Amino acid sequence: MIDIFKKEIKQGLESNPKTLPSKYFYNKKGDALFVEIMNLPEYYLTRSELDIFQNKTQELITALQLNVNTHFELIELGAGDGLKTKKLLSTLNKQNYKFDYLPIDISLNALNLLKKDLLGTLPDVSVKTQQGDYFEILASLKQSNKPKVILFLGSNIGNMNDEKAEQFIYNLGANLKPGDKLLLGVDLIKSKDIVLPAYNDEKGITAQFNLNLLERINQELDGDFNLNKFKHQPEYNETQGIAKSFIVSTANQTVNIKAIGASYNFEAGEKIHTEISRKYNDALIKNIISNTDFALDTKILDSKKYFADYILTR
Ligand code: AVJ
Repeated sequence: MIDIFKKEIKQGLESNPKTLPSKYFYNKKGDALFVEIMNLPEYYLTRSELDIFQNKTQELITALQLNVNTHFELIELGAGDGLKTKKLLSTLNKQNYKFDYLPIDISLNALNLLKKDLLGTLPDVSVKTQQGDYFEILASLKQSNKPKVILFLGSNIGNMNDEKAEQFIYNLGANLKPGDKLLLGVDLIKSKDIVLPAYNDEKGITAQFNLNLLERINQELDGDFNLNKFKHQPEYNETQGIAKSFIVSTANQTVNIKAIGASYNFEAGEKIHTEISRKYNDALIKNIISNTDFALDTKILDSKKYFADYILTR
């Protein structure tokens, strides 16, 4: 675990321009900061998708074309606190659908909290949490013959470039059967005045979230990044619909990382690219799925048309 972390950090810092992988944001502190981000007034993404799940629940259920008499599996990739999913679960339950809810997450802590919460609030719903790698778990789920609905929400796919996203969806398809569904939640391309503040909040939580990556390297790889000499910088290209986060060195400096056994020079103004948060439209989604086994059924938008849940059929 630490070895792959070390290898990827080394690789990123030795690239030109320098990069660091966004998946490493999510240690204990990063998880907590992301929860704070989801509650920020500027971070519209979570609220928009919650609007869909709470106010368009029936449309979602209809679009999934489920059969009340067939037991199915509702599998959520990266469930987190499951907040968005709850209304869907309770409505499915009220309408007598038979299903197991299988939230998958890398965080065992998040899964245990979710399980406990659902046991209290929705005791009739069968919940089977699974901790680990999405594809390993999906491969193990292949054995069951139950129809499957995969939830991949929150625009989590936006952290991948389009090529990676296509690969990811292709791999999902390889683990599913014809007729299975994918509910894919994505942020839509919109104007800079809405997107940029979501990644540059007034309270500076997103800045802490981004810079936490350097703190993590200090802690886990014995680095000496001086957090006062780096700053958070988001950018958004409205034509492409791509938001990017950078960490910018505010001085000429050298950083030593003992566990790697290397030093890295930074020039004042030099950027480390840490995250891509892609935004989408119909054409982009169609293009991404065109070489996968999925076809586009419908999309459901929130009331402000900021966010979309696409329903795809394998
Ligand atoms: C969890 C990947 C959807 O890109 O909007 C929030 C992560 N980064 N603020 C996003 C994030 C900075 C988020 N996703």
